Amino acid sequence: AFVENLLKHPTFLTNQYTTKFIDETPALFQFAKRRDRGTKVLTYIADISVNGHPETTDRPEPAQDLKAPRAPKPKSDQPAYGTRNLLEEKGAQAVADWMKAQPQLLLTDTTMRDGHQSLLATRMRSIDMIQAAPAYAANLPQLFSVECWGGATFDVAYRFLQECPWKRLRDLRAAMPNLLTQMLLRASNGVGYTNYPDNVVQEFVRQAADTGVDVFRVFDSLNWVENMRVAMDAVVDSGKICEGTICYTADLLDSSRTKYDLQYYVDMAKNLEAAGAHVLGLKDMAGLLKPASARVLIKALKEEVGLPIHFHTHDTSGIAGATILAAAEAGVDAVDAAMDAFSGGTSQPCLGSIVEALRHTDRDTGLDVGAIREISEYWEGVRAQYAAFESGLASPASEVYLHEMPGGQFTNLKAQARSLGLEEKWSEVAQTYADVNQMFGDIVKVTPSSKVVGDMALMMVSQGLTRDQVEDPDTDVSFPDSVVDMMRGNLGQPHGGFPEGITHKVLKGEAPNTERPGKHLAPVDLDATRAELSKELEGYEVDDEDLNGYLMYPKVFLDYMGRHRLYGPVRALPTRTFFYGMEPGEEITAEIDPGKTLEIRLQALGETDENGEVKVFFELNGQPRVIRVPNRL
Ligand code: BTN
Ligand code: 3PY
Ligand code: ZN
Repeated sequence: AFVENLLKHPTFLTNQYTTKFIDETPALFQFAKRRDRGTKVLTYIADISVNGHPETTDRPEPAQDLKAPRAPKPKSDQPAYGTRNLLEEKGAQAVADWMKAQPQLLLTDTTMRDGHQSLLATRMRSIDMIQAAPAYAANLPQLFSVECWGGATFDVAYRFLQECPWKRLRDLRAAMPNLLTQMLLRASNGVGYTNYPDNVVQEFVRQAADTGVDVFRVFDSLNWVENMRVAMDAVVDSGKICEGTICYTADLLDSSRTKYDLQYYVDMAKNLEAAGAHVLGLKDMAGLLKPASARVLIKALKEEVGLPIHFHTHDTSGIAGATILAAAEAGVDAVDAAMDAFSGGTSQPCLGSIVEALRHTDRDTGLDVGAIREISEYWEGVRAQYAAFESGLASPASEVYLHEMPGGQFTNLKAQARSLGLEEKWSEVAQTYADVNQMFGDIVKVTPSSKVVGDMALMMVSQGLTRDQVEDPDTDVSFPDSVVDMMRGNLGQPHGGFPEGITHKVLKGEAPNTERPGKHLAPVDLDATRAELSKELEGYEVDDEDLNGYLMYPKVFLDYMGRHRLYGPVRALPTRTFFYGMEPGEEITAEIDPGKTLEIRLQALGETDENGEVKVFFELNGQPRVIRVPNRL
């Protein structure tokens, strides 16, 4: 009866069951602590089966007869020697040297990070990745790396998927011992949206390296190398591969837009080389690099810097494949691509097609196209389960050259515009986004600076404000917090600084900080924070991964912990069950620990009783179990 009462608690019903709630409701905490994991998972399934999952309600559903995807079989149980083995044996510099010496185009598979971040709002669950990992290790040992961590995946795991991102990384690392794992790190912004104190960034990198990241793609959202050093140094100190990264923006061959010319990129590349990068990343987050520009840019970078070059782009415009081939011809060392079902559109171009296009040429990748097809088929089945998170973008969008939105932001902003009732005004939003960019001085737009531009554009369109009005000193404008924060210098400095007029207006005359933000942030007392967190969680033993999760996202982490106490290891549930619950008569298995499996059968759903509760009848490993949950519909 305890749990049933708690599940009826008004705070719980409104989905506000944060740590504060747990603090104020010690009974909940005590109860959640005592319940076994099987009961917790059944409580989750019962709740979703009765009430639905808040994120999939009113969204398109996967086909009723959709089968759970089956990963291809590993072709051997002894994965062939891969790039990770080289890193382990000879170190980061040896991997960089090796990259430069290879004739073949090296490939990174982004399906498990940017692919689903760009196409499915980052909602891919760990279980769907981990199932594919042994096939990657055994069947595609020639891959340069597997991008599977960082960017938005970190907070989305805690926030929406109710799972620990560190555990995902550990499991993937273990399942692909021969392949380099790769993450996206927003330099001093970590995997968050704001500048963290230096020791938080350092501690995060140390932990990520320890748990399993091999390649760190480090970028700054304003391309400010000064603000990348702390993160880059931490990566180099960890012994892992530091991919110091340039974000590409604007249009290289457009002679009317001189701010980002060839010299700009070459200078930045040299600065990154001097800052200790092993690999030079070229990150075209919006997919703006055109084939002809790629030829010029890659050639110049190859001539001017000694680092191997790793190119990342997005296929939003539909011609990213052509850019990749141009880059390959110009001598780029490695490129990113996604498996068929997670490629195209705002994601990366299609990996298998690149492999095919280069077969029998001097850049032949050496990857097994049969193995790629098998894995792609698996991913197709995976994607179909996430129908609720599809953006609906059905075709290429040449308008990306107008607004320059990063792949991960484009569909997101469209959805945000829709929810604000601005769907009809999308072309206005796109144009305003471009106007805001010019008003801010033509800046690099990538998380988190892209979010600031997006916030400003949505504000202007919803209030009917033009750029002229915003810039007019005599028109009152209430700027979004993120804009004020950026103008204060809290994300660092763009090339050439922010324009004085707009800075003055946003800050109402307050002087901005033009130094590195981390310089003014006091270090966090890690031991004291761990002790406070442990106390807040009533004695829970906070490990280093938990501490780092909390340091990045305090509230998100605490909310996750609160739910984890109630629902237990729901990461083990099949994706369909996680988002839709179970039907009477359905059976599933969930491996909650290696070798510890829950066999779950939902027998029946009862009627809603006079207390508004539903009894859900299960069999758990053959034993009958009844769970009562409130009917909140
Ligand atoms: C979210 O926070 O919106 C997603 C996480 C899951 C929330 C759980 S699902 C079962 C229960 N019912 C709800 O409406 N919310 C919680
Ligand atoms: C991220 O920071 O998450 C990105 O993917 C930027 O392109
Ligand atoms: Zn990207």
